[in-house]
Amino acid sequence: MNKPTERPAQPGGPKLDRESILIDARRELAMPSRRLFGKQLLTLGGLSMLTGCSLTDNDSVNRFLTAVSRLNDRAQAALFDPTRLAPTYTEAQLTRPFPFNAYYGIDEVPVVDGSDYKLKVSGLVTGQRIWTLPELYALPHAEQITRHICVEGWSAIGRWGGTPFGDFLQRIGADTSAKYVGFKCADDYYESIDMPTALHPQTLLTFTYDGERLPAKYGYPMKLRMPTKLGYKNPKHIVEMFVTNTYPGGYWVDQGYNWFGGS
Ligand SMILES: Nc1nc2c(c(=O)[nH]1)N[C@H]1C(S)=C(S)[C@@H](COP(=O)(O)O)O[C@H]1N2
Ligand SMILES: [Mo]
Repeated sequence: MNKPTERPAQPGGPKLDRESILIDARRELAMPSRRLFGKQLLTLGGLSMLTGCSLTDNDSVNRFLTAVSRLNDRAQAALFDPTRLAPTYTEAQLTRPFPFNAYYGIDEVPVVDGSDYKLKVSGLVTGQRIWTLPELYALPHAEQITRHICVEGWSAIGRWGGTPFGDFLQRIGADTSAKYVGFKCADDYYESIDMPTALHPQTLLTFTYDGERLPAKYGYPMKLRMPTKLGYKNPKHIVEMFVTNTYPGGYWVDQGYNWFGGS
């Protein structure tokens, strides 16, 4: 279990501190999912007893809040309906211009050279190998117009194109009974998602934005697009993916943010 740490304010990322995890915890307590845990757990006090935290110092508060966040992960995972679709929109509803966001400014967007780009696929897959962009572009193509929701308080409707990720996982011989798919990015970002979300029909490995090759700022050469997840769960500039049963965490998650991150 990762311990949340206080971190300096970052220009691009979700505002994250103990306050926001507490809000997360309170929202969890207000959700119908709380029924999963029985009435004695309906209060922060009850949760604190469950987690064995006395809440007397910063460390125990942090441990407690991490436990609540992981409990929230399990509640969200239990509630996730793999067949339920996120809303889709029309061309006329696209947000123009679509916002850029990262944990750094737009002038620091990584420059990825497509000509020698290689996607590494590893972990619990039978087809461990390197993929070039032409090979990836040749995969079956789907388009989606969906809403991207950022925890910083904005949302925007965008149009992404790429290959259904579940099909890609089948193609690479992924063990789809494994728990996680992890991602490493060309910047220092990394993320991981639950297998049911990876297999969701709207989860796309995208190479285009609004019919054009994915621009650098939106994650060239590829972004995993999941309309069932909050913005920070959608990794841009992916250079490596791996299937695993070992919890891989994520860039913001390891700073205390909720891992499941459903929207
Ligand atoms: N590699 C990478 N992926 C990332 C991020 C990042 O900083 N680096 N930021 C995340 C966050 S918080 C958001 S809101 C979206 C923003 O995507 P956009 O620039 O296409 O709007 O990317 C997500 N994926
Ligand atoms: Mo975000």
